[in-house]
Amino acid sequence: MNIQWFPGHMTKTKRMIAENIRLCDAVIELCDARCPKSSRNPMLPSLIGNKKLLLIINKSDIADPIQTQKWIERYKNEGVYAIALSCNDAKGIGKVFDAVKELLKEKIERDKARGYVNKPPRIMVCGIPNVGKSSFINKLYGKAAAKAGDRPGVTRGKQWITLKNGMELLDTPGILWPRFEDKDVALKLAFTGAIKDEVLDCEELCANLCKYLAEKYPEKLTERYKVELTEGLTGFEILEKICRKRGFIQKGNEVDFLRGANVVLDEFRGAKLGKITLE
Ligand SMILES: Nc1nc2c(ncn2[C@@H]2O[C@H](COP(=O)(O)OP(=O)(O)O)[C@@H](O)[C@H]2O)c(=O)[nH]1
Ligand SMILES: [Mg+2]
Repeated sequence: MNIQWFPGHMTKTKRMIAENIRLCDAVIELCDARCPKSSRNPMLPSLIGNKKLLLIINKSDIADPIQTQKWIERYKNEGVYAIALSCNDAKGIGKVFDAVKELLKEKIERDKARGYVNKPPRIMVCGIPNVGKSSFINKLYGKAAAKAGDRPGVTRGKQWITLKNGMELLDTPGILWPRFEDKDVALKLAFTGAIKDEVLDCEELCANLCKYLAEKYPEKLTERYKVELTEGLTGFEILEKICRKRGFIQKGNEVDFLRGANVVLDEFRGAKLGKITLE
């Protein structure tokens, strides 16, 4: 990963969350809509105890909308309140505020009964690297956001940021570690670009992606690369066909797999093949 997750880093994240969670009313966890399960950290619920959790399935602009809807329903059945979002979309941020209100309905009622009206909810953002935490926080800040001063009891240097509509956000997100020890999870995260290519075999990675796409989204693969997909092709055979179509050939009619792999991975990550979900 871009960040090496040594036990020391995990301990630091756990401590950061433990120190700040009692000051928060809710946690927003971001995940990647292209792999809404693999891009989560299953330890988060135990780190946040009884605090409310809102799951934001981000990057929904480049994921398969049917699958995103299915994930929202699946999470709902599991008792997790999830909404889809795209930080690239100018609209949509309003539904985050609505969702937080809905999530904290009971607390807001309780506060009201005690005479606290419009008490701004305090939120912490969490997620593994590359899910869009920084983009999301920037989007929430908007232009009119003002930096609130340090609050007593908050770790020094931590800032609460008051958003336009009164929500308060901890300015440092909790960076969770991915479950990269699970090969299938690591593969999906690598497809999306969350794991640096330097530590991976690009050609093998791309062959795996081609195999998946040929199974789940064959029309997108054929449309983009104009290759004929016959039954039983291996990932490498599909990649070879793509390379030949694109003219990625070296001396001696040798296929330039590395070049092809880099191009396909790049195009997949840039959503040039369309809206695709990996799980
Ligand atoms: N297509 C798309 N890309 C996004 C979205 N949100 C973030 N990104 C991109 O994802 C990458 C990682 O985003 P970043 O905010 O740095 O993630 P962080 O590591 O969680 O802070 C960047 O290239 C962003 O431009 C989104 O909603 N849609
Ligand atoms: Mg970031």
